[in-house]
Amino acid sequence: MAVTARAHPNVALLKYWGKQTRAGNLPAVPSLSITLDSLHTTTTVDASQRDAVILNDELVEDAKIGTALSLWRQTLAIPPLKIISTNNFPTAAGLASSASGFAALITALNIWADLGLSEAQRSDLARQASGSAARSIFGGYVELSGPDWLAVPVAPREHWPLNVVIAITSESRKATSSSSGMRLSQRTSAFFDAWTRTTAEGLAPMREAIMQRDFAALAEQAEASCLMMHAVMLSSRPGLMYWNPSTLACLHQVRDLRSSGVPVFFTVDAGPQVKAICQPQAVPDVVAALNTVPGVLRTVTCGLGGDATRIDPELTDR
Ligand code: 2P0
Repeated sequence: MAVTARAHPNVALLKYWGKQTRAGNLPAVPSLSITLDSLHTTTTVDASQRDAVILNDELVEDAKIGTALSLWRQTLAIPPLKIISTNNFPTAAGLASSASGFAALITALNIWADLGLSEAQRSDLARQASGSAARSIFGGYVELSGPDWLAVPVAPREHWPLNVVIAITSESRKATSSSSGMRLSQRTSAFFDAWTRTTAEGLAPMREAIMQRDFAALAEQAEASCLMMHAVMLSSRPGLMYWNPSTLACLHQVRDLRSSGVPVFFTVDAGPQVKAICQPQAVPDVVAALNTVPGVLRTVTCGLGGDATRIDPELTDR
């Protein structure tokens, strides 16, 4: 019988960019993220004569899913399957669709094929497919760090219910995938070693800022991690530019808001969207301000989301 699961994308506040050279898709740096609520991937798995992937209502050949299935089949009995996966947000535009996608897939597969995987094992398998997917197994505040590189929940969403206002500045697919961008940065950026050292040092202070609900400290640390990651991207050769003019205008808008006393900070991933993280009372001001920025197509407001979990497809809309 078909099984459906749903997972949410996550936004890293301490960024993951770069991989270890050994096998297993192990990150070169620790990361810390928040899982979002209103965005989600819904994935159904069912029996099939041969593997088939239907992504957002289209039959696709998805190399990343194919690679993940081959990898997982090295240790798990996974029969041929049909995967029907739908995102309620733009795919591959810097909104972490691979994170929620693989977290939903391994969660559905675990139940459908009766694999008996623990959360830690699902996080490990999701990470092999896509680093950030390990974090989307869990809701709230999530850490992915060595030596075992399994995601662990740091705090539930109720601990500190922040909001995220996403300014969508483009709906197109990004030009360079995160995986190839990371490899390029690692090979060519003169800043890469400084990046890995600084990010490792930044983990404990950021965890502490979250535990203490210290908004000013988290804002400073998260913006620093984001800007340093983009400095690594820009200093790759050829330089990786994921921003458009509207992205930069949004960052200034967020800084201006914070200067005027609004509790908000920004982060940007491998794409042109800006994620403004704020306290709940600031949401109306942040939404209004970002919607005035030229080039912003729309904003999406999220709270913090929960774990990847099985759902009853009858009871949910898409
Ligand atoms: C993150 N990103 O921490 C960082 C920030 C993008 C920028 O994780 O190669 O799709 O599949 O392990 O997880 C996006 O990269 O990369 C990502 P792979 P992934 O959220």
